[in-house]
Amino acid sequence: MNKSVAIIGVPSDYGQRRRGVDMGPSAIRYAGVVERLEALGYAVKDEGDIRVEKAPIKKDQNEKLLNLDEVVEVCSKLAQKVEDAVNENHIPLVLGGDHSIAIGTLAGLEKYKNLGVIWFDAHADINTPESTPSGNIHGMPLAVSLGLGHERLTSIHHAGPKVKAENIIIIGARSVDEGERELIKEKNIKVYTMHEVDRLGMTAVMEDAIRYLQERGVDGVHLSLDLDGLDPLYTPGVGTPVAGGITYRESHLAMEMLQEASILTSVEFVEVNPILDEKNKTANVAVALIGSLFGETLV
Ligand code: B3U
Ligand code: MN
Ligand code: MN
Repeated sequence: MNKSVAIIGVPSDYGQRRRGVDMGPSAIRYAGVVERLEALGYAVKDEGDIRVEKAPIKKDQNEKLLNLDEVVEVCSKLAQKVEDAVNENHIPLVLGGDHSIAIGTLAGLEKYKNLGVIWFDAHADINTPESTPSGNIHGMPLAVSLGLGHERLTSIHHAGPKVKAENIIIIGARSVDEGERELIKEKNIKVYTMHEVDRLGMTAVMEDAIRYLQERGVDGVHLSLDLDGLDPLYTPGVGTPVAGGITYRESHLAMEMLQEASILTSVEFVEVNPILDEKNKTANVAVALIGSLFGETLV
């Protein structure tokens, strides 16, 4: 792994309805992310947070695309930041914010023409404005990145799809909507639900996932980790917790295996909501996982 990391904070909560996730970057910094990476020998450039206007939530919203203007603005700025970090040869480490920001992150990774994406999440985040049960854009970033959804979202940074369906792997899913299920089938997207994690074990899931991406000949891999992928026992500070998730140990193992495989070129940790958390527990887990992902070992 490249030994230079650029941290980009994205204090945005516009992709969903529970305020507070905009404080995620502060909570993760407070939990010691910079120190953790420096201790592992990385040169860390903390770019600070991108500027997110804190306007009151507008009335008269498009109920199928909540806060569309704000999400477009945040993701456009973020995409440029991510692209700059890549061009300066840093590994971008994006700290959310809710998961709608992944639209911007993926748009900024255009240098990779055959990008692989590992999506750790309780949800599939592949809704469209037609299928969404909530209107929350944080439930849509994978669809948008495939080129599906509102044109203002799919055209962020540049027109056209940002990833190929066959290069996406979802891990930890256990709350998937009907429309999402249909799209996953139609596009033949690789999903390891909690059923597969239980049945095969995390070791086999990760071996399989890594092999799959290598066989696809990817030229980069982005990890997008939603803290709600873990069981809420370990990460209670998220907006939409779903019981029955990935354990603390399984998630660390997954991070360690990604480190060993040495395939990651960008990383994002999202959905830490300090207001809903217990003494910064969720941000602490995020930083511990980042430690494993970037090469911390036990002895
Ligand atoms: N799939 C639901 C719920 C959801 C998606 N992502 C989160 N929750 N965090 C939706 O609203 O699209
Ligand atoms: Mn998500
Ligand atoms: Mn989720």
